[in-house]
Amino acid sequence: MNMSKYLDIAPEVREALDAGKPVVALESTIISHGMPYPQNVETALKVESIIRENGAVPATIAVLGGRLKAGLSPEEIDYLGKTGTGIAKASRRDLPVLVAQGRDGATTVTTTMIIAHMAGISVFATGGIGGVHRGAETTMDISADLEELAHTPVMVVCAGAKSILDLGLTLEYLETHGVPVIGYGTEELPAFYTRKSGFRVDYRVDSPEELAKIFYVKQDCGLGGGMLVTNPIPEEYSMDANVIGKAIDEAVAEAKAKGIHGKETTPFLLAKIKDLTGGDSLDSNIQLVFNNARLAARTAAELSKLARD
Ligand code: PSU
Ligand code: MN
Repeated sequence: MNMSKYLDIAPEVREALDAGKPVVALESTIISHGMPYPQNVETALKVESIIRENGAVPATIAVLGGRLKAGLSPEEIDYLGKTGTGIAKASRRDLPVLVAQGRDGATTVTTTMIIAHMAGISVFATGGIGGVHRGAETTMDISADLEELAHTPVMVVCAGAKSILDLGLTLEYLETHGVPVIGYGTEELPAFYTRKSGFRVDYRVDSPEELAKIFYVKQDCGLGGGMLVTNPIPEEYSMDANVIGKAIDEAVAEAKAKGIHGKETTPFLLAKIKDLTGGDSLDSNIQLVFNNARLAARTAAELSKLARD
């Protein structure tokens, strides 16, 4: 894919990539649509510093003025956070429109993977991924994130998925599309706010070295496509499963009653859960992103060693 004429790589990111140093991509939908201002901006900046502390260079990804950006300035991050939902949520189908019309877009897991891959970045840290929604057997609401994981060679480090999704169907979809789902230090798929979901993952891995090796081999032997690392929220920040379960059920019921659909579904559910659980869920959300940033930075460092050898 040659879209480099549309892509701007920040100088620090470009230097790191040229030198074979570790780089970690970060998404911007979580900034504009996932958290309130100013916590969104504070979190995004702190995530970048955690990645640096763990030996990698952060590359927050977005579309600004129709340019695909890998690596943002603190001012650009502040703009994305302050403007919030005024920035379009950009999935794969939105990219050509935003670029052609010189518009801004907050990148989801899907478009962050696309732009990271164009830039030559292989590791990406986020909070939660999109997946197969509850009721998808009639709505057909399946996040484009899953299709991207099937095809685009980027490792996504997340805290599992929220049970706004049908986690069982999400795992089935990933299995069909050949995406390895790895539990970091666990045999169970984490459910974002909680460490457990009741669903097993394909493999448990206990070190960044092993994660890097699996991803490296996947690409080296020509399989291509992505890989999903699910990293449970640290125990001390995890939420009560009943409290969060109730809030999610209520949010899903309200979305259904209001006829919410398409790209609005996920932001609606996330906002509703935040309202219902107050500051608690936001706090957990922030901490699990930090935790994923640490693991992604260490894994990117291991991957760059393998690529050099
Ligand atoms: N799930 C979360 N937090 C998020 C998202 C999902 O727990 O912020 C965001 C991510 O950017 C993800 C997108 O890629 O929502 C998925 O949206 P959809 O379900 O419309 O594909
Ligand atoms: Mn959807």
